[in-house]
Amino acid sequence: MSQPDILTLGRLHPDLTATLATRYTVHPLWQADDPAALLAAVGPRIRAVATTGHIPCPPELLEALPNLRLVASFGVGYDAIDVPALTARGITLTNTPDVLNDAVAELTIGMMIALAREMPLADRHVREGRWPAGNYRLTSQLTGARVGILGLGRIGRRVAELCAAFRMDVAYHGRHAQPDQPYRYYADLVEMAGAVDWLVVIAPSTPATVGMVDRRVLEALGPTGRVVNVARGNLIDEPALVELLTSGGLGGAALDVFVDEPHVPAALFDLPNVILQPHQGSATHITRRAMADLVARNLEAFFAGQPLVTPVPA
Ligand code: 8YV
Repeated sequence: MSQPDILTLGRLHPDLTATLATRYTVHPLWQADDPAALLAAVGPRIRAVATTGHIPCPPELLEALPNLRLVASFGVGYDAIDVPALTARGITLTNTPDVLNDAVAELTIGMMIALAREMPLADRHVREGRWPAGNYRLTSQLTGARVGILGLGRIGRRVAELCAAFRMDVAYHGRHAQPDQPYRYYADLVEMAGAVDWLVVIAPSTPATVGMVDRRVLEALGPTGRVVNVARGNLIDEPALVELLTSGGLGGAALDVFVDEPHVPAALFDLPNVILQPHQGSATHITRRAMADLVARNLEAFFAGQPLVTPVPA
């Protein structure tokens, strides 16, 4: 029996690329010299696409794939993909939730420690030979500090657990209170920001959350407050963030994500009160392999006529 055809929209994890090659006839649209010709040739045969949540599925692509029924995306976030447009065409989206919770939460705590304990600056103190002339200055710490989590979802809950293990006072904001969770709920984000030392942003990027961490929220955090973003850059008003970090209106920031990745506002590079990461939340060997495996399992289930493993609710 001939293998099913699938289309890939971008470079995928090497393990996933290798697995797909053994099971399917893979057509990499992103490598095609003439994408329109490729779509014209194979479009009607494509029932499934493998992609990542950063790559859109524009209407003209969907138009060229009349029999598409599954978009299997690598990553938990799928903000570039228009889910209602897929649903309207009877296409289901799958993502890769849960398997990256630990890695993202671990990076969150790592950046918070690095910022609180000023690890990059203290490291420089040693490397630049300044230690013999004097000890590095005293720093703040996580233990005992107050943290507010914006988005107590799968990853947010894991972040909350780790913060609690550091004996931090944990609160959260989201659309709804979660009575089964032991943390304090704030219905109002500005109010929460005014009551905490740290604001961790880990909500999905949706039309309702874009720009949610605005100037008022950042000003409520204030000169000793710190914001951590491991979600999407566009949840925070980035120009206001840069301005407040520069002026001292906000104490610090630990940022794994940015509005225009991989471009980072250059004004951040010289700020001592900032930790910068190149979108590394899930970027460990183990986690990325687990994500790759989940994409492969969704495709496998789809072609076997089985229930999808991790469908995104329509
Ligand atoms: C990855 C992510 O950067 O899962 C997500 O939503 O942002 C990260 O895990 C990305 O998905 C890899 O393409």
